[in-house]
Amino acid sequence: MARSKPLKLYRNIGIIAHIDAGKTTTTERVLYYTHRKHQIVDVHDTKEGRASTTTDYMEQERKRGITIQSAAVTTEWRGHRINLIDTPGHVDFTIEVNRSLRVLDGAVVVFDGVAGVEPQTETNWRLADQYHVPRLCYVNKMDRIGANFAHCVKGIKERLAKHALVCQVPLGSSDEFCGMADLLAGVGYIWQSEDKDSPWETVPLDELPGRLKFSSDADNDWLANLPKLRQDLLETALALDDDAFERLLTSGEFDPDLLMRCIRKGTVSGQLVPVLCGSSYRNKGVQQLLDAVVDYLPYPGETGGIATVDEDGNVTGEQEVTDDAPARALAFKVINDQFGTLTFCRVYSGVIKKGDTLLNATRGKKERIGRIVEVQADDTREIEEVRAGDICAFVSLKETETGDSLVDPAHPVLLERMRFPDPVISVSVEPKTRDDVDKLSLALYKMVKADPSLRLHVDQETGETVLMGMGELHLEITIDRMRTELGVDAIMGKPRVSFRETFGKAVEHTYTHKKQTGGSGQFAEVSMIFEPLEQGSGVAFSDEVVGGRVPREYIPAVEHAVRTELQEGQVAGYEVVDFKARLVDGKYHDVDSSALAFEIATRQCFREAQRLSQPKLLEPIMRLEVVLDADYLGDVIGDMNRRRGSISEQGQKGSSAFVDGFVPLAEMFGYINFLRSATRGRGTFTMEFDHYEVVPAGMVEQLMKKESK
Ligand SMILES: Nc1nc2c(ncn2[C@@H]2O[C@H](COP(=O)(O)OP(=O)(O)OP(=O)(O)O)[C@@H](O)[C@H]2O)c(=O)[nH]1
Ligand SMILES: [Mg+2]
Repeated sequence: MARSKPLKLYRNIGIIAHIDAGKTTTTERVLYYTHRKHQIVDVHDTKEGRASTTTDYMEQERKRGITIQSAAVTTEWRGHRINLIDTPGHVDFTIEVNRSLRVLDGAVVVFDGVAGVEPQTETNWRLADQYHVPRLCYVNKMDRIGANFAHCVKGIKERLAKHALVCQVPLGSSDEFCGMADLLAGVGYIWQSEDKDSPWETVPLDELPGRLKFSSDADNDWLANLPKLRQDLLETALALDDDAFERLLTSGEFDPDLLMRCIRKGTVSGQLVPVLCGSSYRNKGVQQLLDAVVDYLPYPGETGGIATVDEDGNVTGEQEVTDDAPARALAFKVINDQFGTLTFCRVYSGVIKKGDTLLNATRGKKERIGRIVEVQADDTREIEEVRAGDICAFVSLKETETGDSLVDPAHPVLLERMRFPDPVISVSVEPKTRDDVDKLSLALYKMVKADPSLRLHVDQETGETVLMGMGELHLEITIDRMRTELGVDAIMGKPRVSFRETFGKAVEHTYTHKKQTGGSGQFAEVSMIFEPLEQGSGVAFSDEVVGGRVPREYIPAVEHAVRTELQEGQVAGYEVVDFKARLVDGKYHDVDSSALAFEIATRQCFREAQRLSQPKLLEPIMRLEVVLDADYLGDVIGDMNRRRGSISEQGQKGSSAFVDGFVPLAEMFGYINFLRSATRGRGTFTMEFDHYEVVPAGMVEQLMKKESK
């Protein structure tokens, strides 16, 4: 079967933003205007249980009116196939944005026209930078009271992209918002009503000031400035083409097609970020946004292919996006439910057909592709084959996890993985009834496999099962989803901070394990050096033994012992991170040595060495932003200081004040209650993990006492 649609007519895009900016609302309109749906469902309808939006179908999403997991939909606009992923804005579900951006070619960043740039928008923007994803800005909610396009554009230019290019200007704001001026086309679009099927009238730019009069001076100023804004746009965009720029400056003439090509070139290469506006809820601007997606965002491979890497993650080359190459796909999401496993993949090259066998190059295991489906939120449609550029799901794969490479077995290669955020909060999890013990471990295992921002750990001393995640909501939702999707009830303990430990300084240490009990005994000796590494480096092990002083067959036991022992450090039983363990020497005995003896010796060696190294306790530090009424600023800042926090910035955002800073997570439980009472319910905050920091020596005991309560 030949390719039915040329790659140039594909757009794989994500919608990303801070919580509540209107991503799901916009997605719902996209599905309506592209004729994938006959009715629009609003997020509040979903919340009130009347109907569900296409992408927020999960029970927990419907109940809370927020998106929790990314959902993919496929649709068509102007002959282009658009694969669109609606992502969550809540900070606890960042992994969903992360994995989506890894496999998408472009993104639409949505802004709340009142709030402007919000913390999670910044975080997601930085993620898109990391993955080099070209993007468009869409200033939504222009119909809300207090919507302020100028403030939003200023925020975008100052905090996100100096090179933001205003392509549309809103006509009016709040209840006077009636459409937008398109600076490229040189026309305004004025909607007759807010009905979803309302037509719009197209009016030349120079007629707009005569037609429209708004109650706000700021809105009228935009109108008066349209000719200048259009000239700015022409000059910025055409500067990407020397000849065109020259002609514009000398004769004022330009070719509209070339202008569009320049903006496309600038957007795709990251030199420009077009800014559009609208109100998805009032059905204004969504079709124009779709046009911009088609006109400016790249097709698969337009910005290059995917990097190939070696086992240590070093880049070795690039796989271009084409059908005429061995099959190569990256798994970016795994969903488990009663019906089985769906593994979402982005195909980078080649053609994959039903019945093919691929190699999971990450795990060295073969996978047979039984069924392939195209996914429409919670609905699937079976297809025969997928090609370079496609996003699809394979059904019932056995070995593949998020981030794995699935490739042609004759041409094995690893594709660059995505980075996973660090879990910083943990809870103990217990089955509700005794009968559920085994079911619970299996269910937890499945949840963790599907969500790389979760981690599972069994406390060796207490036998307690500990689940780690990104935040309280993340853990709560995970436990709730286990109940609804896998039918397993569990009880969650009090959330705790995931502290960590590390070596304070490099230590060389030798331990001899010797035991003589009647007949054969146990003997093993290891000499090891433990060195602290830079934060975020992870854990490394090297075998530097020469002359067979520790036989090769025992080396895996030594490494295994290190990796087991690091789970519970000597300061307070937390995971030990960022160090290198080097096995430098040892002794063995022909009869009495065994893998077990080497494991025991290594574990003891690790413990003693960590204690000798003046080990450190590390705690997660969160980036906090509080938005509030200026009157309460003093109280909130005072409180942040009491919580061992530091303030990094404070200022004004529209009519509200804001404070940004860093605070240890250990001090932040129950913050919402404090903020509510301190600001009479009018303050809001967002908090996300930023980095780990050494706990001051004097604080360790106090903190551990608090934790054990
Ligand atoms: N006034 C107004 N409200 C809007 C607009 N777009 C969305 N909303 C409302 O804003 C709220 C949040 O919208 P969502 O679409 O769920 O936002 P989201 O970005 O998907 O949120 P998360 O997925 O939870 O991050 C809902 O109550 C919407 O009805 C808009 O253009 N104007
Ligand atoms: Mg949403």
